[in-house]
Amino acid sequence: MKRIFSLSAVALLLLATTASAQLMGSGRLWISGDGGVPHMTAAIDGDISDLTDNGYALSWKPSDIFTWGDLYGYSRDTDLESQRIRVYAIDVDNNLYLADGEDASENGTDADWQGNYYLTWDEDNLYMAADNVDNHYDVTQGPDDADWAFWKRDMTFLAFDVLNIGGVEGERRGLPLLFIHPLNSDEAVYSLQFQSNTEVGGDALQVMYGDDPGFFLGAELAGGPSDTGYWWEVSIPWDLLFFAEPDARSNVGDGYQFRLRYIVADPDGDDGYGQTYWGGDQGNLSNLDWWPQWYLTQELNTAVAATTWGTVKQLYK
Ligand SMILES: [Ca+2]
Ligand SMILES: [Ca+2]
Ligand SMILES: [Ca+2]
Ligand SMILES: [Ca+2]
Repeated sequence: MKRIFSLSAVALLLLATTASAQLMGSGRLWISGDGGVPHMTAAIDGDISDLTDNGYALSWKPSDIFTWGDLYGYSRDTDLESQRIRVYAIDVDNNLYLADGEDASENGTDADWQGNYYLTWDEDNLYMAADNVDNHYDVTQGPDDADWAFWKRDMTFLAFDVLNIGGVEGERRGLPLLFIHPLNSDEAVYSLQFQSNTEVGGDALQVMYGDDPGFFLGAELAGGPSDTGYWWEVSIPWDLLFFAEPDARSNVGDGYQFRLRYIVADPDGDDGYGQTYWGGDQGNLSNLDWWPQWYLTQELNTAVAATTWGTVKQLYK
């Protein structure tokens, strides 16, 4: 079992020096590109190539987490249990789950899950696609299953700070949380789920797409299984993301900055849930100061390929 140690100042300096071009705006250690999302209107048409060809590419997988953890230290204990693997490293968390029926040699490895996400924007929407490796497609509940338990299904949980001011999640009102499943939006009541606390300490707002499509203000979702896992593409209206902050909606445009953190569930057929995080770990997920910062750029970013994960991995070899 690995010894726990916090990232030392030396390690932080080393990482910042090695990967300075890849640090995101928060000053935290996001080994994930510079966060510049290019301007492009995507079509939610079942073909994700518009986004994969042109979008900002974000990816992570278990072997990355082990590699970075071994290089820079783990933010928490690594706990290699038979039923669950917990590895926390820097701004990512490998907490994948060994499901009944899953080959134990695959669990927590790159065969279990790999995330590949692509982002663009225009004046109306943030666009995102996923092309994820997964050894078990987990959208197995009935289409009318209105159970809010998003962790029972393959799902990407996006948490936004549209004001980009950080702080503590429980003390901020109106944070938009979006849960995306690899389905077409009309295939299940839970295809898209939206959640927020609209008042500090107040009741959570929870809306499933199938219960109130109009709430989603025109959001579109297409998705399903693939040969290697699953895919989806979505348009997320800025009006939806700014539902609690309408006065700030006009900030969207070239140079606009926001924070966005990912949690991805991967239960692999069980009701228990595995998960992996990008932009946080189990110990700091509600601290918005740690959430990665993004910004919008007016131009298609031809430098995307040079600033993404792949290049960073080359640097660290
Ligand atoms: Ca498309
Ligand atoms: Ca698994
Ligand atoms: Ca899996
Ligand atoms: Ca799965």
